[in-house]
Amino acid sequence: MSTVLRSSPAEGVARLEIHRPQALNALMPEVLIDLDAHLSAIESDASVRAVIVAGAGGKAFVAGADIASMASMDAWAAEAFSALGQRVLDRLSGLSVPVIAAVGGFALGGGCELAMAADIVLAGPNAKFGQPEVKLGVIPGFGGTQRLIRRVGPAAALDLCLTGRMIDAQEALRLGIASRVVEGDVEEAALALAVELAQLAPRALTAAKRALHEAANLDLAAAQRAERSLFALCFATADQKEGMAAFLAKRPATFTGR
Ligand code: CO8
Repeated sequence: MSTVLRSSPAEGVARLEIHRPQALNALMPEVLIDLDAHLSAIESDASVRAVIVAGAGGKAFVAGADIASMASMDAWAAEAFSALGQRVLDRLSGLSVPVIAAVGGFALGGGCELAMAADIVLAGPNAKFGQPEVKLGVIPGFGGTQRLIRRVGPAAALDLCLTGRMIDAQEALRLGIASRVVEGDVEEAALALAVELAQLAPRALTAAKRALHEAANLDLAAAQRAERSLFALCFATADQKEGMAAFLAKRPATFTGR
């Protein structure tokens, strides 16, 4: 059985569930390979307009890379595991459609790294985030040091990575790891948000993602050139004509994805 289950809880929405509840959804190499296969399928499925990533069982989103799998690795195997995790999380982050992480319970180590690869991180009231790797004698290895420092800056990133301390949803929100804290059921909130995003103009969302992701790695002038090109590209879509015409006619827009 696959360790990642795909479902379609609403039109245009794909939900990927990391499914190892007996180990708090810890990421073995097999999980990353299964996730990668789902991402391939999603990349070539034009009907998908938004993706939710969640964990099974309610207690954890993902409690990290699988410690039992890592315990006996040599340095070469560890490098390969790290490269696999980095590649798959980059792929998730690079999807053309928006990705929502629905974090209920623990998002630790590789789980926090997985959440940070999403575009929007929704934290349930019981969510707990952290990079506790130092307590195991290692460091984050799925891109976490880099995504964390870009998200929260050096003071908080060093605090979290050097102490390995766990933080709650409110602190994660304050630092910028979580995008929003949800009072009720995080799964319901993630679905409502995914449905909302799935109804927007998909090419505009793709352009927004590219502009924001590319900007993070470019100087201001180059990032603004990239933004300008992506902004212009939106004017080649039917959805731009529809969005603006609908506004001017004071009616709701109906986007077709063209
Ligand atoms: N790996 C493997 N098994 C795990 C993991 C994990 N990360 N987390 C939990 N489990 C298992 C437990 O062993 C336990 O199994 P069993 O029932 O068979 O004993 C089951 O899940 C339930 O866990 P607990 O009984 O421990 O539940 P508690 O409620 O007491 O505690 C915690 C929950 C606090 C989340 C606790 O399980 C914990 O601390 N887990 C480990 C968290 C952690 O350290 N994560 C970081 C892992 S390292 C990492 O992610 C590195 C990423 C980069 C890798 C780079 C590649 C080389």
